[in-house]
Amino acid sequence: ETGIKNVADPFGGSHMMESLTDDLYSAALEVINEIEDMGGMTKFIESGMAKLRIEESATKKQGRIDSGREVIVGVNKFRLDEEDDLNILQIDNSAVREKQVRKLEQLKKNRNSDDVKAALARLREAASDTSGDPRNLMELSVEAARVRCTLGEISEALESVWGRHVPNNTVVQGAYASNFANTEKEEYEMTTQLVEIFLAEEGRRPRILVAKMGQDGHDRGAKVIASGFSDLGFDVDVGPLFSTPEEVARQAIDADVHVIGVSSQAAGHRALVPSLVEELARQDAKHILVVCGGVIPRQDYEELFDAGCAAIFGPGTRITDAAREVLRKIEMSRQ
Ligand code: B12
Repeated sequence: ETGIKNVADPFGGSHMMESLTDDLYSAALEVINEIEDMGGMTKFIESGMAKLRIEESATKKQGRIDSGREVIVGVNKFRLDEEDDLNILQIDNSAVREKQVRKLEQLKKNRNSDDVKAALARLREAASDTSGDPRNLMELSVEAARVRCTLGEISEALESVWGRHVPNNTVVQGAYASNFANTEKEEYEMTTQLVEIFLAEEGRRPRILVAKMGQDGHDRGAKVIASGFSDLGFDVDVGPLFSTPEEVARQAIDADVHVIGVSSQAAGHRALVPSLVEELARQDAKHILVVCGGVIPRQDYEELFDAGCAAIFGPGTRITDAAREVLRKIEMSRQ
């Protein structure tokens, strides 16, 4: 109605817009130059710097939110006293898995296995080709898919030549703490003091394994929690993405942690959390607490508590609050 869409750049010449664009350009250029100085994007990813920069930025943002320096309405200001339950489509993950496995079995029975072997061999061969004239891997992957190779088999063929990228599971130091310089310093320090008291009494720091299970690749929340808890004085271990409950239990036992903090955003909690608790019991490690965080609907809380989960921290959780609550739960479990 205003005709704004008829003008190519309606804000062109506006000092405010031009200076914002300049700021964005300069900030982006700084990052691009850092990447170029390291030898390009592939090297930047390989070195772990790309992930580190993203996690640093996520942790700083969480620090700004938790300290109140950045307001998000509904998250750290003007929160509802009572959140309505959401109407959620419940999926039976075990049934889905079984159905997928049956479909795969059917597919493998009905395809021509000579064609499959040949297509995968061509892919492997092309992936290891070091001549200056490599074949187009996408084209070969499409050919493989046409003869019904699965996505797993196609990526496995490439992985058998190149290996798999394993990201560094480091925590960011200091990025969370740096936001609590003024206003919320007292509350921050109160939390670190509680951790120091725990250290004095127990002879070691509270130790948490932050775990991601199943097919859930959302690691921002997990990394932010790991970095925040570390700044607050916890010893923090970070498990790899896509772990099984067995692997998480084993890692927790090996690291002798007090608590496993499961971060779940992709709705696997109802199957994976009870499995983890069972696995801990099976491996004689009932003393290790399990707490959860992430996108977990309220109506699922009771089920997880019944399964043995000690506390749940949903979206909007302040890390300082969560750290004190986890500490309290560890202390309660030791009495
Ligand atoms: C960012 C995001 C992504 C990014 C993830 C990047 C990354 N590396 O993490 C990308 C774009 C890759 C992505 C992909 C997908 N996403 Co997504 N994503 C989100 C989004 C918008 C925000 C999540 C986030 O990072 N929040 C910020 C962090 C800091 O908050 P948080 O995780 O909630 O953590 C806080 C608390 O929960 C708590 N907490 C969390 N963990 C723990 C652990 C402990 C121990 C403690 C104490 C506390 C705690 O403390 C944290 C700080 O307050 C959410 C929606 C939302 N608003 O939550 C959807 C959401 C999680 N995604 C969703 C979906 C469906 C997907 C995809 C399947 C989409 C698709 N069809 O491809 C894929 C899945 C990929 C995969 N393999 O898992 C759905 C999941 C639905 C469900 N649960 O049933 C959501 C809820 C969106 C929606 N409403 O539909 N996603």
